[in-house]
Amino acid sequence: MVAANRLPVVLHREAAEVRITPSSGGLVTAMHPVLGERGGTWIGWPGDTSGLSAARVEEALHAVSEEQGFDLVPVTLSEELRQCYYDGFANATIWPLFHDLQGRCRFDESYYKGYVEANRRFAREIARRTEKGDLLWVHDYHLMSVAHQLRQQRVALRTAFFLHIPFPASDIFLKLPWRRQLLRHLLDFDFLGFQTQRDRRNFLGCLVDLFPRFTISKTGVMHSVTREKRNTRIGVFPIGIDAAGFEKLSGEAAVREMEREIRESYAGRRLFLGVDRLDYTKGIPQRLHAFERALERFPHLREKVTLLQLVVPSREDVEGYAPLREEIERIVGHVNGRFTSGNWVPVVLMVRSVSRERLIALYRAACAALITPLKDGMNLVCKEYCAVKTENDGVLILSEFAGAAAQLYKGALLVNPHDMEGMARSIEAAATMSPAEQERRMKRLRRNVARHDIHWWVSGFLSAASERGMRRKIDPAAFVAYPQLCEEEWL
Ligand code: ADQ
Repeated sequence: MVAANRLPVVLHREAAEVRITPSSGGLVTAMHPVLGERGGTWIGWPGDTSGLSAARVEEALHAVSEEQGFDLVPVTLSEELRQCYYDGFANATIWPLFHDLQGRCRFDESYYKGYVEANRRFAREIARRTEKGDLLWVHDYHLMSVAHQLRQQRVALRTAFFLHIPFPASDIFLKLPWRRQLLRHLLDFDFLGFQTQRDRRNFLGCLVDLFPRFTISKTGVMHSVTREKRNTRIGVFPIGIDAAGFEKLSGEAAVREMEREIRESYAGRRLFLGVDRLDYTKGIPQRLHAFERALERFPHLREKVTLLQLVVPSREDVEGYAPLREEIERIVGHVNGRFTSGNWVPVVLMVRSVSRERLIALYRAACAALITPLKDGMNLVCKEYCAVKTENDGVLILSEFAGAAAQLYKGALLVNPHDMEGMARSIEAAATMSPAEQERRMKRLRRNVARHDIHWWVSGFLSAASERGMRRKIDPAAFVAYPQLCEEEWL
């Protein structure tokens, strides 16, 4: 059984009807094909179902289950509880804190209580649908207290947790008023997985600072923490994508046709592409400023490059997200006002979700992807970009603070998103990179993305969580916190 905040579909009430749309975001992109293939149960919030009877919700989800090949179980929450748990503790406290943006955090006791209560309700639903010995795989920062709640309810399951976002260093984590409780709740899982070595090291550092009596040991690539006769094993599992699926789709006639149209509309220009959820961690304003700096410093780029920035709105009810959209629109207006000439517009902003096919066509048409989050657990967009570049063209400009940098640093141009000048230089380097150099780098990137795909991730995680040991050898580079910042020989 998989538990995540959201189900992979969202239900909306429209008059007397139920409308069903797919959920967006990295977790759903990653897990959906996995359950589609393996079957199982996905438990999560089904969207705002107020006004719909429980039977109507079940009926709608049952139809989706039939179609998708796995069961969907809803956890419904009142609007008030959802606000404290999701908009509050998860997205106004944990999300900024874990991305090192403590200035944006709201520390509110009622948020924390709502979070624990929502986790309790998830645990109750899970307990109803599982049997002793089942393996429960819980996803992400919304549900860090589920194993604790299951223990309180005396439910004996094997529990594993994967954190999709970064785990912060101790001096940041210690700001959280409920820091001890949360660490203890996490240690109630039997198994914990992090995206990168950086995150695991930070987590263990917090344990050392807050619970120095706990014993931390290491066997092979796994760590374990022992306290009060209990043991939690901790591993690093960098998430991948369905690389073969993306590559296959990229060969379809409809995608190629869209690609041709996009290339035609940007003929004579090199297309740079940014694709993000609308989120302040993704570094979109900084990226736009860097693009402006590149046009300022390197006049030969003017009229030759266009940045297409695609943003999909998210968390519209959470504080800080609406002003971000305004800020982005303001910067785009400023850059375009400053540099537009003839029929060349330097930055094109699209605020919407696009189909998988269109997204792939855009990736294929783009001569460079600008993926420059301030901090990111992994970042799937950069992997998707590489997976569909079957001609081995294109340049990946990647933030060294994305988890993906630990894997892709050898083929990408790494940038510090706070360094405007450095980013401007990388934009220029990408715009002028020779086809041979692009090919050399892209081949390396594509090999890495294909080898460490979503199936590699799932089987690695599940076999480790099921205590069958690591069946597959994992690239040691995936276990180094900031390899891009280290001397080669240190590796
Ligand atoms: P996210 O923060 O949601 O995920 P990311 O990994 O980049 O970020 O995934 C975003 C997904 O949304 C991608 O699959 C992308 O294709 C899709 N997407 C983005 N903009 C889109 C648009 N305009 N139209 C259509 N699709 C769009 C969280 C963590 C990440 C981690 C993932 C998975 O924050 O660090 O990589 O979980 O673990």
